[in-house]
This record gives sequence, structure tokens and C-alpha cells, in this order.
Amino acid sequence: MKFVHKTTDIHMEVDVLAENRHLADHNQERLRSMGIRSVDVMGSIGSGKTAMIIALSKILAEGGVKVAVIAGDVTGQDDYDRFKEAGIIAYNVNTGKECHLDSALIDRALGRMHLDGVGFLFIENVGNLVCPADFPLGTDHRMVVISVTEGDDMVRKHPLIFQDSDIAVLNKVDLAGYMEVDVSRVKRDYAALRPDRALLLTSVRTGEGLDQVVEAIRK
Ligand SMILES: Nc1nc2c(ncn2[C@@H]2O[C@H](COP(=O)(O)OP(=O)(O)OP(=O)(O)O)[C@@H](O)[C@H]2O)c(=O)[nH]1
Ligand SMILES: [Mg+2]
Repeated sequence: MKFVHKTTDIHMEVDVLAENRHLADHNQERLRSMGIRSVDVMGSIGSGKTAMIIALSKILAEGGVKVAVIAGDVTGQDDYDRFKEAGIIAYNVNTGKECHLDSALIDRALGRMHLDGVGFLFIENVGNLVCPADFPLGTDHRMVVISVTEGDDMVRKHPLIFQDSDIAVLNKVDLAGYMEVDVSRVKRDYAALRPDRALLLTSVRTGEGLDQVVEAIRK
């Protein structure tokens, strides 16, 4: 009896992930047909995802690109309010108890947003380095943002999300000295996982490294 129960659980998980991937393909087709480039911004809680999206949007807007954001949070609209205040087209998605966005939530959001003339869409995922990894949303890029305030072991502790992302950023490097974090150690950990890619070092506070992130997301 116990064995049967376990088997059922596994099939349910496979179904959920397969359904998510199916809808992710649908989201990708929809965004591409509208000429919208897109990035799923994942990362640890408080690593600077919202601040970075606002800073990147400003750079893209200066280059004539109209930007929209889907703000994903468990509850509330704090990040949504910050995007609106920054003059960015924004849509708020609350996941309730879930610790990640999924393709169905993005499908629904895209159906309700006014995206005329938008060239770039950021999706801010729920802040954590575990759940979002299994749920691609159909974006062109998946970016993971960590910061020096979480210490130097995030890549070692959460390898999956770094393996499943094509862009990885270590933010708040302006605080590395205060936090006594060895940035080169984080770079080495990432290089061991993804020898084909470089960890991007940024400070939204000083603007360091942001141009490299823009270059990566525009590829
Ligand atoms: N010193 C410094 N502070 C930063 C930097 N980037 C963001 N912050 C600050 O870090 C705090 C958290 O930034 P958010 O942008 O809210 O982080 P987040 O990842 O969106 O947070 P959640 O959505 O709650 O997971 C804010 O007080 C930011 O001003 C940075 O590069 N340097
Ligand atoms: Mg945020």
C-alpha cells in the first residue's frame, strides 16, 4: 500500500513539471511572436533583484527599448509599487503559498498586460534559490542573482539553479569588504559548475558591472 502511494506521488510531480514545460513553450512562442525579449530573474531573497531590474530598465529605456515587468511575490505589492514608481509597465502576481512562479501564472499575466511596443520583459521570480529552478517560464534567459551579503557559499549550496540558468550575477560587490566575502572563491565555485560562463560582478549601488548584464540579456 505504501509503495502504491509513493508511485502516485512521483507521477503527479512529473505531470506538473511536464505541464509547466508545455505552457513555457507556449509563453515563449507568444513573446517571440510579439518581438519581446524576456528574462526570468531568480535569486536569493533580498539579493537586489528589484533594484537591478529597475537599473537595467533605465539603461534599456535610454537605448529606446520599452520595458515591462511581472513582479512575482508570495504576497503584497511592494516590488510592484517600486516598479510603477520607476515608471515601468508592471503587473503584480502573488503566488500565495508557492515559493516560485509557474508558466500558467505567466500565461495569465501576459493575457492581461498591455504590451504594445514593449521590447523587453523582466519577470521577477519569488526570492529563493530552490523552487524556481524546476519551473522554466518560457523566457529567453534565466538569470540568477545572489549577493555578497549571503556569504560566499551560495553556489556550493544551491548548484541546481546555477546549472539551470544561463546568466549568474553576484551583486552588492560594493559591500564585499565589509562582509569579508572572498569574491574570487564564489567565482571559482561558479567556474567549476559552468566552465563555459563567467560570474558577472555587479553593484546596483555604484553601477559597476551593469553594462555587462545588459549585454548578456540582450544576446
Ligand atoms: N549596498 C548595496 N545595496 C544594494 C544593492 N542592490 C540592492 N541593494 C539593497 O538591498 C536591499 C534589497 O534589494 P531588493 O532589490 O529589494 O532585493 P530583492 O532581491 O528584490 O528582494 P526580494 O524581492 O524581497 O527577494 C535594498 O535595500 C536595496 O537598496 C547593491 O548593489 N549594493
Ligand atoms: Mg524584489
